[in-house]
Amino acid sequence: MNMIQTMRWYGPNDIVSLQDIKQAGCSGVVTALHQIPVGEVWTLDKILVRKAEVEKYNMKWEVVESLPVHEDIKKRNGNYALYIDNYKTSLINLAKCGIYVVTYNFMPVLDWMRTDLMFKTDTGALALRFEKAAFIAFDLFMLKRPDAEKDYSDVEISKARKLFATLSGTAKEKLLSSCLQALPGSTTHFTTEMVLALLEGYKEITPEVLRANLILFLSEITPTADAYAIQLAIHPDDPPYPILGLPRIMSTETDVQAIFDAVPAKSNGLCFCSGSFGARPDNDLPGMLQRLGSKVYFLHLRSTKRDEEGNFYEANHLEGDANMYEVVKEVVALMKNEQRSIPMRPDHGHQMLDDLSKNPYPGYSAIGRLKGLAELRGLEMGIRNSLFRL
Ligand code: DNO
Repeated sequence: MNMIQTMRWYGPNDIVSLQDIKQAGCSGVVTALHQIPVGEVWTLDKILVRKAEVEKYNMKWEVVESLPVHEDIKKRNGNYALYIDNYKTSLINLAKCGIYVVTYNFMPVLDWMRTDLMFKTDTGALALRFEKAAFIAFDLFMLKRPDAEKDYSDVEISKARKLFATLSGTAKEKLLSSCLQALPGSTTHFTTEMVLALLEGYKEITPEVLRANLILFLSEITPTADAYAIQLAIHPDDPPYPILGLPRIMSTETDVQAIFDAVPAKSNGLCFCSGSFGARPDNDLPGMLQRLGSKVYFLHLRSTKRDEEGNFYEANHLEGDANMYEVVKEVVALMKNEQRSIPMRPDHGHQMLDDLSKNPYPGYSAIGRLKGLAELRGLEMGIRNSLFRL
C-alpha cells in the first residue's frame, strides 16, 4: 500500500501542464471545474471532458479539490436548499464518472489567507508567509473592518501600526493584494468592499451556528455520498484560528472529532493537511493521524515554520515544525493496517529556479512541488522498507 502520488492541476489555464505533472512521477491529478460558478451543478459532460484530458496523459483524476460549498449553505439562508440539492447531484455525477474522493472546506468567505505570497527564504526561493502584524495592519488600516480593534491587544495594534508606517506604497499594495487573493483557481481578486459586505453576512453566525450548519449539511449529503461510495474530505482552516472576526470550526482535533461524532457516516472524512493543522503548536500531528486515521481520505503534506507570535512561513517539505518523518510513518502504518492506499499531494512548494521568472498560482509552481514530492516519496519508501518491510 503506497501513498497515491498526485499534484494539483488548476485546469487548462494552469502554466504547469499535465505533462509536467506526469514527469514529476504522479499517477494521479487533483483538480476541479473552477470555471463552474459555486453552487451550480457539475454536469456529467463537463466532468467527462476534464477526466479525458487527464487520462490522455495516463493519469487518473484521483481527487476533486474542491467541490466548493456555497456561502448560503454555510449561513443556511437564501438558496441553501437548492445549493444542497445541486451539491448532491454533483456528487452523484462525479461518482458516475468514477471519481470518489471529494475535498471541500467550510471556511466562511475566504479560503486560505497569507500576507506575503513571495516571502524570500534564505536560499532566494519564494514561500508563502503569514505575518500577524501585517495581517492586523491590513484588517485595521486597509480593510477598516468595523470594531476590528476589539479583536486585538494594545501591543498587537501598536506593532501593526508601526509596521504599517514603515511600508512603502508598493509594499502596501503587495500586502493588500496578498490578503485579497480570491478563491484558489481564480485570478480575480476580492475588493475591500466585497470582503466587508461578505463579512457583514456573518454577523449573526457564531462558531456554534456555523458548526450546526455544517452538521446539517453533512446530514443531508452523506446518505447520497454513502450510497455512491464517495469519500468526503473536509479541509481544515488555514490558518487554524479565527480571522477577521469570522467563525472557524475546523482548526483542531476536537473540531474534527465533533463533526465525526455528530455525523457518523462512512463518507464523512478528512483531508489531513499537515500544513494547516501544523501551524498550531497544540495540534499533535502524528497523534491526530493515529486517532483520526481511518477517516483520512486525502493527504496534503507540507510543513510550516512558526514562531510564538503566530507568524509562519511554509518551509521545505521535510523541514519546519511538522515532524514529517513521524507523519509519514503514521500514514504508512495506517495504510498497512487498513490495507488501503491514500491519495497524497505535496502541498504548495517554493517558487525556485526557472519558476522564479514565471507567474504561477501562489504555492503551486512546478519545481518546488516536484522537489517536495520527490522528498516525500523517498521518505515513504525508506520508512516502508526499513520499518515495515513492505
Ligand atoms: C490551498 C488549499 C486550499 C484547499 C481548500 C479545499 O492551497 O489547500 O485552498 O484547496 O481549502 O477546499
